[in-house]
Amino acid sequence: MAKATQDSGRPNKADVGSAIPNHDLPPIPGRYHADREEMLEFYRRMLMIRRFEERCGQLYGLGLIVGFCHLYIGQEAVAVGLQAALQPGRDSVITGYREHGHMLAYGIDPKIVMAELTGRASGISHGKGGSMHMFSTEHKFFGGNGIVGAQVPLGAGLAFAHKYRNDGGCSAAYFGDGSANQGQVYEAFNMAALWKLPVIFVIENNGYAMGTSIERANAHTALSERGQGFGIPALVVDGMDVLEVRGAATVAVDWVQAGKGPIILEMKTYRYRGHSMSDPARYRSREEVNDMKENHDPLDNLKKDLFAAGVDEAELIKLDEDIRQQVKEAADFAEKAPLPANNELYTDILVGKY
Ligand SMILES: Cc1ncc(C[n+]2csc(CCOP(=O)(O)OP(=O)(O)O)c2C)c(N)n1
Ligand SMILES: [Mg+2]
Repeated sequence: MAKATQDSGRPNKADVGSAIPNHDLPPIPGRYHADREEMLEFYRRMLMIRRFEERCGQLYGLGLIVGFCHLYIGQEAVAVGLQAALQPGRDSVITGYREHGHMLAYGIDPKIVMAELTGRASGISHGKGGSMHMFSTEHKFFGGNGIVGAQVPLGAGLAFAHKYRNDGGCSAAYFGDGSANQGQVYEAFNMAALWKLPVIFVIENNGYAMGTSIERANAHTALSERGQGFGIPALVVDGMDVLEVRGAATVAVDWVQAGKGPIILEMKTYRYRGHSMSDPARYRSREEVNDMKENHDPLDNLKKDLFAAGVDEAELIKLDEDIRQQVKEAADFAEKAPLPANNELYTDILVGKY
């Protein structure tokens, strides 16, 4: 059985984490074989996230989006590849504050996501959640959480609900390399393993927690091995390759659905933009960022497969134009949509009027 590697921050091939004595292990996933149409759908979804968030950056600069805003650009293959293996309406998803990308990957209307970012009444959280607190219970998407690591026990709770109700669903709880150092993550690991909860713990290892590299913050950087003390197996996945992610997702979903308890997916990924909109970017070199963009980009990676499947450049240009148009419509909608009425100030919030 192959061993997880320790060179965190760089993508490598999907691989099964090191063996846990006396435990069943998941099979080594293969790179997913998608047909032309399915690959185009992956490409379209990833490009939607990219173009949508590029626009978010511009709207932020214009003062139309204010407060915190964390972009997902660079990490698109993770949410898109994993989402494709989940069943909409059955499975639950929860993540941190870098969630706009996730929402788009789950097919949520870009207009209401953009309207939320600009604080409009028609936003998905009625303009009161903003960038970090978007939810869609209809899509079983549970946010949108600003407390680093808090989504992990909540994700285990969602899995508990699936098991308790026996509804056949599972949950995916996404968190970052920085969040992987929070104590509550390990309390959740223990309970999830003890009760064999159907939860996929997805570590989006983008190499940095704000301005701190994984090497500076971790005594042992192989995050996939963090579940070993609880008997939770792990797969290390190239999170810059949507087909690798999709392949690993199949194994993970099968594993949790078979009642074998949780599994960890360590996605080696990278964020191109700053941590949030104010980031001095002094903690990494321009060369490092450019190397990831030029040699590991998830869209470029998939383009090679698309070309091999007979798709031509003109088709992708057309697709890009369509997406740019949809993003423009979302931005125009968000700019013109009304703000919440004053009498909405105390609705949908935890503490009411005194
Ligand atoms: C409990 C808590 N501690 C600290 C913070 C401040 N904070 C916000 S994001 C962040 C870094 C998290 O990094 P990571 O989990 O790697 O996620 P990424 O931003 O890379 O997606 C920190 C420390 C917070 N929001 N919550
Ligand atoms: Mg990180």
